[in-house]
Amino acid sequence: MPDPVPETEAQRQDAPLDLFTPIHVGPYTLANRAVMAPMTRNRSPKGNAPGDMNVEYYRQRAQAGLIITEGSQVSPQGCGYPGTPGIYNAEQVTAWRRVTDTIHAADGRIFLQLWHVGRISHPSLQPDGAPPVAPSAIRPEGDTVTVEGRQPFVTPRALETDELPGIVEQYRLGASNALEAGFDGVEIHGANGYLLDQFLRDGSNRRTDAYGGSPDNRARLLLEVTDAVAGVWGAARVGVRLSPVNSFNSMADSNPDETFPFVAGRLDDYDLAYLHVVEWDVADASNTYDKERMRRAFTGTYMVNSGYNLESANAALAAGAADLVSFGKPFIANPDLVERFAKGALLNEPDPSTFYGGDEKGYTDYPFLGG
Ligand code: 8OZ
Repeated sequence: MPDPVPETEAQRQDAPLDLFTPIHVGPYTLANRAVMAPMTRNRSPKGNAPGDMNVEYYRQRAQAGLIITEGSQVSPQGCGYPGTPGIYNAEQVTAWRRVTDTIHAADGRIFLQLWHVGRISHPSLQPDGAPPVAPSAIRPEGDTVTVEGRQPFVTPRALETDELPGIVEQYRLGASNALEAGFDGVEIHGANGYLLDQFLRDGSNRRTDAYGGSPDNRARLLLEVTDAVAGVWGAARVGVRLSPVNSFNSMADSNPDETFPFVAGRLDDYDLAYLHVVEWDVADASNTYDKERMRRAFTGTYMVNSGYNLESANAALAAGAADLVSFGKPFIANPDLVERFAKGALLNEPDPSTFYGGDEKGYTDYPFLGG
C-alpha cells in the first residue's frame, strides 16, 4: 500500500471552507468561524456594569472565533431590562476592561454590542420615569419585564427630528467608551425590534420627516450611527446586525425584500468588519425572505445566525451562503463549543429557565468536555 500522500497547503486550500478555516475580519485573523452570538443574560445588576461572574462567563467562552457581547446600552435611556450592562460611564468602562483583558489573555477576540432599546423599555427603567422613546408613538403589544415584574408596554414618545443628533451622539459615546475599555471592535444592534430596527421597519416607523417613509429615509438613522461609530473605530472594526423578518417585539415590515437588501447595499459602501443577519422569525418559521438577494446585496464578510448546528453551519460556509456563523444557545450551554465541534462531541442542552437573570447556575456552571 502506498504511503498516504501528505496533505499540502494547496490541498488544504482546496478543501471546502468550514468552521475551522481561519478568516480575516478587519485587522484580525480569527482562529475559527464559530462566533458567540450576542445574548442578553440580565446578570449585571450592580451599576449595570459587568462583575466577576460576567468576567468568568466570557472567559470560559474565549475559544469562540469572535465573542460578541450581550447588548450594552449606550445610555440610561437605552436600557430596556433589569441587569443589562451599559457602556456609558467610567465605572462600566473599568468593569468591561476586566472582560477584554481576560479574553485577550486567552488569545480571544471580543466585540461589544452597542444597544438602545427605544420603545422596548418601560418608565420604571427610564431616567425620571419618562416614557421610552421611539420613531413613532406606537405601543408594542404585550408586556415586558421590569424590576417590579411583568408590566404592559406603554406608548412611547416619538422622537423629534432635532433630537436625533443626540441619539447618534449616544452611540458615538458608547463606541468611544468601548474603545477605551479595550474591545477589538463593536457591533451596532440594528435588529430584533430595538431602536434602530424600529426606524428601519415601517410597522414601527410612521414618520413624515427625513427619517420615515422610503427605505432610504428609514435607513438614515442607522447610517448616521454607522458613520459616527466608524468615525471612532474605523469601519473595519465595526459590524452591524439586522433581522429582516424577526417579528419579536411586535415588528413587521411591509416589504422586507426591498427594505433589507437596500440597507445591506448601503452598508456595503463602508467596508465594515461584517454584516450579521438574524435569518429567522423566532415566532414563525414560515415567515422568511429572499436570502440570496440579501446575500448578494452585501459583498463584505457575511455572518448568519438562527439555529445553526455543526452540519448546517459547515454547509452554509461551503456553499458561500455565509463567511461566519454565530451560535447563541449552543454557546450558553457549551463554553467549549468550538472544541466539541472539532471533536464531533455531544453538546450540553441549554436550560431556558436560567437564560435571563439569576446567578452562576445556568451561566458559568455548564460542564466542559472531560468534566
Ligand atoms: C431576548 C431577551 C432580551 C433581549 C435581542 C437583545 O433579541 C435581545 C434580547 C433577546 O436582540
